[in-house]
Amino acid sequence: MSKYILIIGACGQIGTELTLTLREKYGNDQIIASDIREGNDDLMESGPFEILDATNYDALEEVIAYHDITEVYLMAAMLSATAEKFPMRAWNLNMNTLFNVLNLAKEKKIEKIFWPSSIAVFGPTTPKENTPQNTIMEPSTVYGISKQSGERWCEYYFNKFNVDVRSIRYPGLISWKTMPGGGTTDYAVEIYHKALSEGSYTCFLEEDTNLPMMFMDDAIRATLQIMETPAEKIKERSAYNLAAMSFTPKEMAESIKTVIPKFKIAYEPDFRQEIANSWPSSIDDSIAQKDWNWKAEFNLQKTTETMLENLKNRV
Ligand code: AKB
Repeated sequence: MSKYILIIGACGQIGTELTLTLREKYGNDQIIASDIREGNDDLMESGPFEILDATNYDALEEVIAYHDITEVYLMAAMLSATAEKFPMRAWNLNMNTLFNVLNLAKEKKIEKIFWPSSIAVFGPTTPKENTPQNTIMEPSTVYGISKQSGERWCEYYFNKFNVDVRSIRYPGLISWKTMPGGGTTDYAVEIYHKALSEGSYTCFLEEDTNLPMMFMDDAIRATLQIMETPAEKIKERSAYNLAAMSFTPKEMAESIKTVIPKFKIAYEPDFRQEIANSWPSSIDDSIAQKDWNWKAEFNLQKTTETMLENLKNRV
């Protein structure tokens, strides 16, 4: 049976690459992209697109019925830094979209859901190094609270209503096709753009802030992999820890200097420093490795070389 997949938030940093990869894999017409605004040419020209506000249950239900959707990837969310400025808007967006999708699955209108969680579910009282899958979770950010609550609801809908929902706790994601927006880990993308355009970057985090990160190709591969795994192997129905690398802004600058020796970095920490301080430095993802064979391929140096090569060609 052919599957029809709806991506909500298809024009964002993850949504764009996810849509393009799914279209390559399953065929352009099977993958329906949706967002509240139009995306880049690659996305808009490669397959069907709907303007959709997924906080509106009726509108979402209509798109799902019209396209015979069987799977939904819910990628729309307000990220950590923006959510601190607009707490209620973040809560409404992050939670209502999730409830709408979970309820559609409960009503058997869709069969499978992917919903992203984040390392932001952890907080200042969580063990910082090699943070385990199951540990203290007392998030201190609006975004983290919404992701932590979302995880509880996913597990609840699985246990009570047998809803097949799968999730990953993404670290900071590094990509060259689409910019991130409103996150605390965004520096790790901005830095490459500025290295090429200006030869220097002023970082909004301190030089020794160690955070878990991942290159987008790894993140997309993980997403497809968890969705393709047989349901009985998915033991964690909240969200899986996922890891690739951890580094500080200073280490990132050193890596850029191997390609652009004159690159300079300065530090002017702002309100995002407190958010970063509340998150783990490194993540133990051994359960994802065991349950669905997860293995990252990109380290910092490979990420730097791939980012600079692709961004340079674009300019
Ligand atoms: C953010 O910085 O808010 C996100 C995340 C870690 O979930 N990139």
